[in-house]
Amino acid sequence: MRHQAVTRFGIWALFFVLACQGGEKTAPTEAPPASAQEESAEKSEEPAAEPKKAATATGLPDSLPNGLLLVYSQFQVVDGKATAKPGPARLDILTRDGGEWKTETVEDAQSNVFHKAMMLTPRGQAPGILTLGGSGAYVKLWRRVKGQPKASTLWAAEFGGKFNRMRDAEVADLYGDGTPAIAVATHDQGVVAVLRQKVNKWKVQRIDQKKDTFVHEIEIGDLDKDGVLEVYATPSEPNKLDAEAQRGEVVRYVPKKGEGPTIVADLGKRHAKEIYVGDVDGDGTDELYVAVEALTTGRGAGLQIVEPVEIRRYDAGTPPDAKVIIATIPDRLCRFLTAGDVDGDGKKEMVAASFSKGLWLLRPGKDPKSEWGVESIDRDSGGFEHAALLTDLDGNGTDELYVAADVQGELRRYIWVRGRAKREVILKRDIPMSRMTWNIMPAPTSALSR
Ligand SMILES: [Ca+2]
Ligand SMILES: [Ca+2]
Ligand SMILES: [Ca+2]
Ligand SMILES: [Ca+2]
Repeated sequence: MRHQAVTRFGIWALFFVLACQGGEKTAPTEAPPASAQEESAEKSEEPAAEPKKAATATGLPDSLPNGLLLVYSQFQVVDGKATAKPGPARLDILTRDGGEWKTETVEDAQSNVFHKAMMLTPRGQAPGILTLGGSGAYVKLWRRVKGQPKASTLWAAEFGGKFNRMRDAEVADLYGDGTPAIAVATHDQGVVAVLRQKVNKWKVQRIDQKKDTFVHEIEIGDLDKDGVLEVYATPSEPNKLDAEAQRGEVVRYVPKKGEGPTIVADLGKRHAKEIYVGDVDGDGTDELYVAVEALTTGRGAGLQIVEPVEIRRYDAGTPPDAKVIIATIPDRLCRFLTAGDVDGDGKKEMVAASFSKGLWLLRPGKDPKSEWGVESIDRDSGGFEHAALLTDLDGNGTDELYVAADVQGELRRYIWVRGRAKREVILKRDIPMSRMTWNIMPAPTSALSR
């Protein structure tokens, strides 16, 4: 089976093939051209992480109370070219101080990718950085010992299939007992697990498993507003980057009640790798957004998009076959949805980062259960994952957008000025293909410093 040959590098190689063909045969879009304006001259040949002094045009302060956790797969570089040989899993801790961005790199040879890193504060303990590793599959918690990051393993597993990956996790008080629990999605035997803290140990409870199934994403929220948190996950058939159809669904678990899996979104011949749960429309209740990947026909150069990416919305009680489409994105894949308030008006927007057609700003209209406004933020931004995060690193009440544009090999920051996104480059690497960014998360600088 061809998907089994898709290694990390294979994904990259396919990515560039897809980037060249993906969506080019879709119907023309009405979307306006990119409105993002480069504020700095950093798109030139300047080396990575050139320090920036107070850039007033983009409002970037000299120091920030929050930093970013960036996670990657990385590939060895020989003679200036990325090879197929994966390196150790990599985490970059990015902070800003004294007018400079500072990067501390943490590597883990037990895995060849970190899919996510996020802050975790266990009950009664100091905060640490939680990492989700793939090949091998490890959930680890990192804290400083004499200044150096050291990990303790919370969970390591082999699932019995071809791949062993911790793919995603979210942390919440799932049992209402004041203790954070970690819900984890894995590849490739459909295992969904909840890690519960028992003082200094973490007890792993597998709440689902299904043969030859990839679970890509976890989200947590309370859609039915009963005060008990639900866990949402996206099981699908194994990744088949060259296939026309890959079936998938979104399922719900309620760990506290022992319920699930319950299918909440049946995507038919299509599937989703990205979902988002939160109260984006501001009515006080969480809703579920599903980025449904395109339905395509043909292969290779003959590939055509039959139905492009759809962002669908589901509320508590909507039937699994409901098809409330809030936005259509003229692309094949969309792996990142992030929500926040880009203009400081107190209302949230959503950003969808699609694979090869850039970044899109979605705004709820009068009826948020109907079509939303869609506008292009920047066409010149791409990536297989295209990790994106709306977050307020400077704490001024308005969210900035951080995007790992892996095609361009840049980490970028956007702020909105008079309704237009202004772009600046934070980091740039010389060989874009030497790394692939899987996730970006915020973290308080105070918890990151040495
Ligand atoms: Ca609930
Ligand atoms: Ca809502
Ligand atoms: Ca807003
Ligand atoms: Ca801000």
